[in-house]
Amino acid sequence: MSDTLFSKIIRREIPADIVFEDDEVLAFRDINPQAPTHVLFIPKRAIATLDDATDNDQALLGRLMLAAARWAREQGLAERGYRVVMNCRDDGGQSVHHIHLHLLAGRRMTWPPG
Ligand code: DGP
Repeated sequence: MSDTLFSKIIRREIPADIVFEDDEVLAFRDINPQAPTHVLFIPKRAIATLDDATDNDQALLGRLMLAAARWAREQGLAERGYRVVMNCRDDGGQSVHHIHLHLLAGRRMTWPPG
């Protein structure tokens, strides 16, 4: 797959407000926040879209989700709640082809999404 902005953030070639990192996951604040807290959780091993994930990625995807939940808990966001979203390709609204879980918190979310 081609390099994306997010690979450059992982390699520290472009700056980002990083809030969490472990050996497999990086999380940083979205440059265009849609809520008072808007953080992107990404795997360091790039997968272009959720549709490109395979059974081999099962643990990594779980890790991404649990990293977001743990971070939200640590930040005191869990009690009021939050939303996690992963957009897939054009109709899903995906603009960066390196999977990322959006964590949105700090305001009441609406449903259905626009
Ligand atoms: P999506 O539309 O689901 O592919 O979300 C991509 C998000 O990535 C979007 O909310 C804006 C964010 N984004 C794009 N470029 C950058 C960047 O260079 N830095 C940061 N921090 N976020 C970015």
